Amino acid sequence: MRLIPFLKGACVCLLCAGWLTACTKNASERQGQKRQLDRPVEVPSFSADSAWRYVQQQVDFGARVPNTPEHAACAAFLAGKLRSFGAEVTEQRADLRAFDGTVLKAVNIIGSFRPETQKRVLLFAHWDTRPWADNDAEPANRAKPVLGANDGASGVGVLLEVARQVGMQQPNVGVDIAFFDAEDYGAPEHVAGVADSWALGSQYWAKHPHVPGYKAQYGILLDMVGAPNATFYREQISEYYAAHVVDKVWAQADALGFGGYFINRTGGAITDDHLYVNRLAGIPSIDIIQRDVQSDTGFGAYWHTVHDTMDHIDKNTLMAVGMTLMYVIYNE
Ligand code: AHN
Ligand code: ZN
Repeated sequence: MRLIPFLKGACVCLLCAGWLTACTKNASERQGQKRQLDRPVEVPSFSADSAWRYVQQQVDFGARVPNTPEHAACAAFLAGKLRSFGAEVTEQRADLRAFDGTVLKAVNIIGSFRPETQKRVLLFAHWDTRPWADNDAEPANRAKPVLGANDGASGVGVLLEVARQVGMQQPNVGVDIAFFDAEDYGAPEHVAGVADSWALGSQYWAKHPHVPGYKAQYGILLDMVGAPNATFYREQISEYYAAHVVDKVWAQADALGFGGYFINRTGGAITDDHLYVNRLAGIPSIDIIQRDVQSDTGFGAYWHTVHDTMDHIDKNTLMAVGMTLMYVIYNE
């Protein structure tokens, strides 16, 4: 009996709150509000400070170029982190031949949460860095390795923070977090006629998944997700294989007020890890990748230069990407 007046009060309050927000928020915010009221879920809060620290910790190893001690040390760090969050971790080692004949001692690191769950989501990023800053304006820098704060570490940093949250409070889907190696050993532009020289680690994994017959509902790749005021367009390979996932992620970002980062327009097609996860593993996957329409490479001005450092990492961007991902997976 005492419940009834309470419920009445609660309903009136909800109606008032709904009406008030309807009057003060714009259309996209209202849509997000409606989605949340229809399917109330508790989404743990993503910490951009924590994600930023994970980016810094990778950069602190130095460049993570395959066959170097820095690379080996960072692999141990990443696997240890995933384990500490409660994931079941696979370190998948493979000798992969690069376009120039170098045999790369590669390691893909996969952390699985609730591995027994059928319905799964795959989140991925590459963790290696490019051996040559071949896009650097200064010729003397072009033989130096890329530090990869944005190109590599940013996506991994966001996913480590997602992993930490998932470990504390599991969503309804199983989550696999894959850090692919040897993405960035692709042939420089002046080397002609080599196909599929990028994304060697994900190509290997897609042919030899860590679990035989592995399937996920969909996959999301993060690549260069840390730059200030980054813009993410609807990438064309993602559109081709997984338009419904692009729709879901871009709508969620907009509902959270991140429409300034997630631009609802088509960008170019980028050869990246998601291509092989789509083509070889048959998991519909998208790429959240920064495009800079101002720069001649289409990426940030410091892309594949020695200037890809922590100076170009912004917590607001890490937050926009991380929080969007969290809302997507916790709404499954
Ligand atoms: C191409 O430039 C063809 N793909 C970019 C993939 C990449 C390299 N992402 C980060 N570094
Ligand atoms: Zn790169």
